[in-house]
This record gives sequence, structure tokens and C-alpha cells, in this order.
Amino acid sequence: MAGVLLADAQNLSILDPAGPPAESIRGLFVLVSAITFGIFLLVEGVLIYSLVTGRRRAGPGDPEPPQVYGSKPIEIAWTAGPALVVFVLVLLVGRVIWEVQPDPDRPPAGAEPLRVTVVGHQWWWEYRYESYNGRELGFVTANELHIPTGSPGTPRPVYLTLQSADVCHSFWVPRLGGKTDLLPGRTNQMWVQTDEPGLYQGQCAEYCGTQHAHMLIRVVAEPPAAFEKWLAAEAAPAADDPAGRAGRAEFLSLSCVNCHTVRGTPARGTFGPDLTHLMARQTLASGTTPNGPADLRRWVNNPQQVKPGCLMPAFALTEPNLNLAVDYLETLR
Ligand code: HEC
Ligand SMILES: [Cu+2]
Repeated sequence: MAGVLLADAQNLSILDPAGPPAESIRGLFVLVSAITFGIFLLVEGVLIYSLVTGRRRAGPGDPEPPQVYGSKPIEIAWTAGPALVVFVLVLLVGRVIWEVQPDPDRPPAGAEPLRVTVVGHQWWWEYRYESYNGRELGFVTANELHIPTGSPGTPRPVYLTLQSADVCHSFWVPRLGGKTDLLPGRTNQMWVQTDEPGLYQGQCAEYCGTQHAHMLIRVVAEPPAAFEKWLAAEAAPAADDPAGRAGRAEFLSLSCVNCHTVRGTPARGTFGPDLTHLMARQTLASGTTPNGPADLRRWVNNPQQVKPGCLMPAFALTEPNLNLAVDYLETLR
């Protein structure tokens, strides 16, 4: 099963943070758990003590334990105590919100961040690369978010602007940061940052329809030089590979162009993922299945078999036409 295969490297633990916002959240989780566990022990301790000392003794004519009717000190204690606890929790949470929320008036630490607009779609992710280090980017890609890693002393923050094209979604990569919703008609912000290269996985965390469970998030963190290389490759228009010419004519004659963009060709649809550098992605359909020639062919032949209910229909292409279209897609590196 594709799901199992892709779960190989999965580490979705908030207890293993890889950057500052996730560290703040773990700190809060541990502290709040400790406070509430302390309260639990206290309450259970008093309860057990009372049960033991106040229990009915054997033997006839046993006197009842002393009865207490109303007590000002106790009333004050159990009002002030919890109020104080809640007040402390509010302060702790307030500090963490301040730490994980980007504030336009508070410049980021370190270099001018990478800025990406994330648009949630049923059931895939659109990534609009806006700027990096103060440099305009202006290209769109899908489903695999690449970010640069920092190093001690040189943090490389990534600022995400979150929007939705349809219903509510939620962006959650536990090792990088907390859940932030993508809501129609509203723009949210979050930031992530890490010094550790690697693949960070996540999941849409707000039920958004049939294929919500196959709306996986993959964040590839790579050292700045490798990231620059990826940026340059992604920013370029699609390759014009002679091997794909016949396929390209076929692809452009199909309805694919109404939903997909291939930069540098007349295909300018925006309903589905940008396919300009499709083969640079490790997975198809938002982490649903690996990306290789056979998987790609299976997908184009009938996406409904791979991701039932997804918003790309099956086209019943003839064998030769299917081969041509897939040959072309394979040249989009
Ligand atoms: C009605 C709009 C529509 C049309 C027409 C359409 N697609 Fe799609 N396509 C989508 C959507 C939506 C997705 C994302 C599905 C998902 O992951 O849930 C998608 C996904 C894909 C993907 C996977 C992209 C990725 O990054 O995971 C490929 C490849 C693809 N389509 C190829 C094609 C080809 C080839 C055609 C023409 C034969 C085509 N599509 C026609 C809407 C469309
Ligand atoms: Cu979703």
C-alpha cells in the first residue's frame, strides 16, 4: 500500500521538534502536562486521604466523622487556587502564541526569510514562492515544499502565508510547527525554521472532504546551496526535450491544459497542480503514491483508482494517446 510505503520515514512527534516554533510548543506541552499532573496528584491525594480516614468503621454504634457545614477559608482557597492556575496557563500560552505567530512589525531573526504562500485545495497543496533573501521569485509549484536549512548563528526562517481555494484545511508538520488553518476568505501566517536537513512530513489537519486523509505534507529541508539549485531549476520554464515533442502536442490537445499549468507552454490552468517540474517531485497527488513512470501512467490513466473521489476525472485515453501524454510528462524534470 502506498500509505505504508510513504510512512517509512514518518516521524510526526511533537516531542521531537526540529526548530524554534516547534520547540516552543513542546515546552508548553511539557509544562502544562506537568502542572495538570501535579493538580491531578493533589486532588487524588486529598480524595484518597479522605476516603481512608473518613471511611465507616466496623462495629455497632460507630460515630459519624465530624461534619463540616460551610467554610469561608475553604471557599476562598478553591476559588483563588484554580483562578491562579488558569491565570498562569493564560500567560504561558500567550507567550507561545507570540513566539509562533509572525508579526509584521517584528523583523525575523537572521536573514530575510523565504516567503511562500501556501494555498490549500481539495486535496493538494499549492506553493507560491514569493521571495528569498529579499529576492523576488514568483513561481508556483505543488505538494513538496522545499526550504533552506540554517546553521548555528545563521538562522533561515521561512514565513508561510496560508490561504484556501475552497474549504477549510489545516497545515500541520508537527516537527516544524503547530497547526494553522487555511480558511476561505482569510489569510493566516505561520513560520518554521530548522537547521537539520531532511524530510519533514505532515498532514492536512482539518477534515476537508473525501480525500482529506491523502492530503499529506512533505517538506524537504536542504542546505542553502542545494536549495539555491532547486530554486533555479523550479523557476525555469519547462524543458523542451526533443523526446517529448510528439507527446507535448498530444498533451496540449487534451483538456489537461484547462486544469494544469506547464510554464513555457499554452497550458495555463490553475485548478490542478502546476506540472512544470513534475518529475522533480518524489510523490504524486500530495503524497498518495510514489512518482515513477509506472505510477504516473496509472495516475493519468485513471486517477479515480489511485485517489477515489479526487477532482481529476479519468479520461479514457486510448493506449497510444496515454503513452504519448505520459512520455511528455516524464520530460518535465
Ligand atoms: C478537471 C481538472 C483536471 C483536468 C482536466 C486534468 N487534471 Fe490532472 N489533476 C487535477 C487535480 C485537481 C489534481 C490533484 C489531485 C489530488 O491530488 O487530489 C490533478 C493531479 C494531476 C497530476 C499529479 C500532480 C502532482 O503533483 O501530484 C498529474 C500528473 C496530472 N494531474 C496530469 C493530468 C493530465 C496528463 C491530464 C490530461 C489528460 C490532466 N491531469 C487533466 C485536475 C485535472
Ligand atoms: Cu485539507
